[in-house]
Amino acid sequence: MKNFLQERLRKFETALDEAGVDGILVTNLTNIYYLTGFSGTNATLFISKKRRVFVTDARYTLIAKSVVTGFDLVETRDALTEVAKLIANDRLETIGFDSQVTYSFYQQMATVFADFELKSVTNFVETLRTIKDEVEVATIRHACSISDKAFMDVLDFIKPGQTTEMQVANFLDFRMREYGATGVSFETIAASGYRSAMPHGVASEKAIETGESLTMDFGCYYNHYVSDMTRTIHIGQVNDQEREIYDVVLRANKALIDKAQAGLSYADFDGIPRAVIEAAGYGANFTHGIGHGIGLDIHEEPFFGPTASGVLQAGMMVTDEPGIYLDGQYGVRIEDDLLITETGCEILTLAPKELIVI
Ligand SMILES: [Mn+2]
Repeated sequence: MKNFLQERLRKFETALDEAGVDGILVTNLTNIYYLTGFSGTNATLFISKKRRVFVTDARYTLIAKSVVTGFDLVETRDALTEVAKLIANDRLETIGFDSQVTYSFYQQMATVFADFELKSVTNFVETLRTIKDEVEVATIRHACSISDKAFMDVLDFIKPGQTTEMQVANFLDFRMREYGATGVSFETIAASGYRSAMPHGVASEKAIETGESLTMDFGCYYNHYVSDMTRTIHIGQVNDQEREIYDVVLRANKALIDKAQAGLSYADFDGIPRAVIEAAGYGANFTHGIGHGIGLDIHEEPFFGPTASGVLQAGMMVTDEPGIYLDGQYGVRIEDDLLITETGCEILTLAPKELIVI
């Protein structure tokens, strides 16, 4: 793990010049975990080419000493003042900060760092995070395997006419924990029948009835990293239109898997599966982007949609989640997590996706 952290810090320091800053104050706790392995609730980093400073309070000093390497550790409740003192003679001009800080925090920075130029850096660490290293890939792979197993188990749990969406969601949540997850990566979606036409319909007390579809979108945290998977199943029977729509969504999902590889533009990443759905006449019923990056956050860079710009790189971990939603009737979505490689992609969510009728 330590070598991977040193590599992340090396990339961080290399990217400083391009961002036009001499150092960066990192305050986002997820970014701090990514760079140091520290997962407490209070920490601030300052990283320049001259020094690396890790600031936390007395509650976390012991854990920081054991986890954080390569930083000067400072124990204080007033991180900004201590950092300003430390760097006073470092001949730095421009200091970057996370663009998502609160306005009151910015005002404090403006006072404490009055001798410096402050520059907001957008997605600085988030961009580094888009390329997963070996440890991250292995961890996400395991998180996906937990979701896969919970999905297989829930198929036996559902009793048509009795089981409610909330019971399905709770079953998935607890089962993922039993398989080693530390939590759910977002509120589990279990939407049946007409409710499945809402792309993010959270579970309700509605019972799942024979003849309905059921969309389950769920994922877990395993060792700080997420999985994110969607499967739609049918209960009891399936009619011709439902079979056709399921087939279109599955073909869209697979069309992207066939073409996803390093070098593909974000526009094509969204456009290839969208074209399958449009050709079938359901373009207006696919109302969201095709996917997003996953990692330490459930939704992180890159984000895909018709207007996204960028190019896939090997090591990106992204979702492929086409859907068709018929308002008032039902909806179908199928979502996989893909690891982008130089020559293609690897599917990490391995639960079956051929039409399942229980
Ligand atoms: Mn997703």
